[in-house]
Amino acid sequence: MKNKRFETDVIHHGYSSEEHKGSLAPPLFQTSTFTFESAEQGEARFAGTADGYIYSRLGNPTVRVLEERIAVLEKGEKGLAFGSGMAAVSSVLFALTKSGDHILCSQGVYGCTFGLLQMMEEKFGISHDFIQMTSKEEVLDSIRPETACIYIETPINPTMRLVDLKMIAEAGKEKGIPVIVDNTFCSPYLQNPLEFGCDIVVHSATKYICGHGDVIAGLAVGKKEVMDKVASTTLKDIGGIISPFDAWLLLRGLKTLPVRMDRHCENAGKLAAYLKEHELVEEVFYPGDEQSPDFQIATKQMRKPGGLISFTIKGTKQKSQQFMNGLKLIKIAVSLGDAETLIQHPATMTHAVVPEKSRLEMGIPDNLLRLSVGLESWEDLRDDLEMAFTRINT
Ligand code: LCS
Repeated sequence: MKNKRFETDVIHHGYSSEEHKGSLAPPLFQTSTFTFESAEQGEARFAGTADGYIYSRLGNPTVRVLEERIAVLEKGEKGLAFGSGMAAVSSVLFALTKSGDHILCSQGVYGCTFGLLQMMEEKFGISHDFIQMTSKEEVLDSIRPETACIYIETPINPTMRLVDLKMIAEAGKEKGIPVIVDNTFCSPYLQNPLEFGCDIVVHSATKYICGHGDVIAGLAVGKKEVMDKVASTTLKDIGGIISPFDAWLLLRGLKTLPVRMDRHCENAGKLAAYLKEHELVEEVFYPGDEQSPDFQIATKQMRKPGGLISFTIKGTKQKSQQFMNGLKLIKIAVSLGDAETLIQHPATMTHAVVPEKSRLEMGIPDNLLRLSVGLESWEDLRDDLEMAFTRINT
């Protein structure tokens, strides 16, 4: 099927109702295994000389529709689906590294990715460095002979700092090492890292791609050769696969991704402006803010600034927690990208595993809060924030 515009592909790509008795929604192939017509057919499928499904850990038709769809949305050759964002991140990193290698990382990653990198170092001697990545020279200077890949988030969770995708892709190309980008905060609607020359995109599909807070899943997209390697090594043998039902739910969620993202971005823009003006707010971190140090990068690589805002409250950790406790409509929860607006305290929640020194180096102080702006009326969200501010001020 030829690529259409994004809004059409999120609904149609990779599925044809004519081939499925007219079923408008893709059928859910909730099966662990597939029967062979003969022993010889089974042999041929295992040998790879005949097409066809074998066993759902190795491939499933519902999952396949999702994988084909995300590949097109991220403008890559091949997509793979996983049982969580962390399964996607770990499968890709394990597929691309071996003992003694080194990974160069952005200054800040999701807390469990930080934990994974530490585990890789402790168990397998695969080391890593976190660097600012503000210039190509800095990146080139930090690449060692044993550097196997560059791993970045942009925007970085939860500091909202950005990495210049074109710059990092050029640095990777110069040294011949692949660049992996965690695109969770943008979704493919707002940013396509492969278009800038990066090599692999990973997602926690739990977030915007699902959009409804009811699935844990991951996705990865890249060139066929490298994704085949991930599929036939870490995905197959470590086995962090997605369930067919979760793939089916993601296909349902994806259909509304563009309309949801537009609303997330619109609401976040209004709330970021409100927070910036608030006397009890110290600083707002939002890529759409013209005074943000990364505003130029945002305009180059993001179609819109996204639905996440981080901000520091004037005061202590306790004050920040008091503020959270004063909210009613906005829920205290980790995760992001849902219809509901969620607030979390990174220092004690998503990044609690990061030792204090590293956490502060990443730019996560005790008074930082992260708001995942949902789809509610922005005025109701503003009123809820205002009520909580009033409570901590009295
Ligand atoms: N990458 C990023 C940027 C994330 O934010 C997360 C989860 C993951 C990967 C892992 O995805 P999962 O396995 O959970 O699907 N981020 C979370 C967060 O900020 N709050 O709760 C989870």
